[in-house]
Amino acid sequence: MKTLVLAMVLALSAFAHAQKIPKRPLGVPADAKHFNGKWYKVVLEKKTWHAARDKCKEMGGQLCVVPNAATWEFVKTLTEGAKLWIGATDEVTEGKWMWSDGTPVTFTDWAPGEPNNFGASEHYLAVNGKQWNDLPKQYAINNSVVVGFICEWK
Ligand SMILES: [Ca+2]
Ligand SMILES: [Ca+2]
Repeated sequence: MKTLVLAMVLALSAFAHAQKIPKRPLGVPADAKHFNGKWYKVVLEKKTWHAARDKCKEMGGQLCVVPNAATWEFVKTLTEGAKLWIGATDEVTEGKWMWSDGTPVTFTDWAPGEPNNFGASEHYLAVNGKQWNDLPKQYAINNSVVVGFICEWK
């Protein structure tokens, strides 16, 4: 009897745990990872920042938005040390960083000395799993440092 009760308690707690992760919406890639109501996927394709943004849209999502420290801690784990584009730019007004969903950048984790707008052409946010750097949009093409980007789905 004790064993049966224990088995039922374990089954119920497993069920409750499974309920915490919402059902993956239609169109979200099967290998996208869930965090706090959104789904995230690293795409290892060398593209300009704009082409990366378009690719995420084509897949029904958008370039990754990092509104707070908790999201950043999660996104860090996705990078596995690679340099990747995420969805912030100051291309409209120099120094005024905006997310690709139209919200202003409030939380930041810039590397020391960044954003430095080097060559007056660094308007796009790349992350390396540690900190942020502004880079030129073509960096993934002319320089193999940026190896992909992160898309998110709601
Ligand atoms: Ca800039
Ligand atoms: Ca920079």
